[in-house]
Amino acid sequence: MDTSKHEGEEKAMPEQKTLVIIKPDGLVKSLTGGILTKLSETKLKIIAAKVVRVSRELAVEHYYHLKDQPFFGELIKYIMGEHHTNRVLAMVYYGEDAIQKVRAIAGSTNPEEAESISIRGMFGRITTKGVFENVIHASSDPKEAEREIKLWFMPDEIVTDIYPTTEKEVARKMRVWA
Ligand code: IDP
Ligand code: MG
Repeated sequence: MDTSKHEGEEKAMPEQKTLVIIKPDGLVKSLTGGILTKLSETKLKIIAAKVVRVSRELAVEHYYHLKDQPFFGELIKYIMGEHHTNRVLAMVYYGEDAIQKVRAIAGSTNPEEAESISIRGMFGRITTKGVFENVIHASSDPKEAEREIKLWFMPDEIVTDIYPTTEKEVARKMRVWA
């Protein structure tokens, strides 16, 4: 028996937010429905969602922590969809212990090591070039989640106020319907 904890000592996990991306292989292989169904097991709320065409700039910024890895070039091509389709589905999930819940259902980074009933275990593969095509991205800690959510979404694209915002006058050219 674990005697190090007293009854009632365990605090409820705080509400968290996490960035989830269905990567281009997930979309092109029509895995979206299956992935969303698996994610719904977490009982978390989706508070933002959009289809994104990933620019090189966004891809490099998203994966900057891996820039010295030998697979970085292929990884950037992968997330930009050069191997598949140039779209991803980016979402924000919100709720208690969201980060760990999504990571657990996503499975290990290496799809061959991921539990077989996890999303990566079910749908991922390693390419002959050695890229882990693991169909889904999920933030790994609150700091990373904040950085990533702010990189992928503007405040008004998220239905809940999750981080402080400020108002700013911006004069810029915008593409509008012709
Ligand atoms: P994570 O996606 O599980 O958080 P990270 O270490 O953040 O794992 O790596 C980001 C992505 O880079 C992975 O999801 C995978 O697509 C790719 N990747 C990571 N490590 C390797 C590797 O050793 N070989 C090939 N691809 C990798
Ligand atoms: Mg990561």
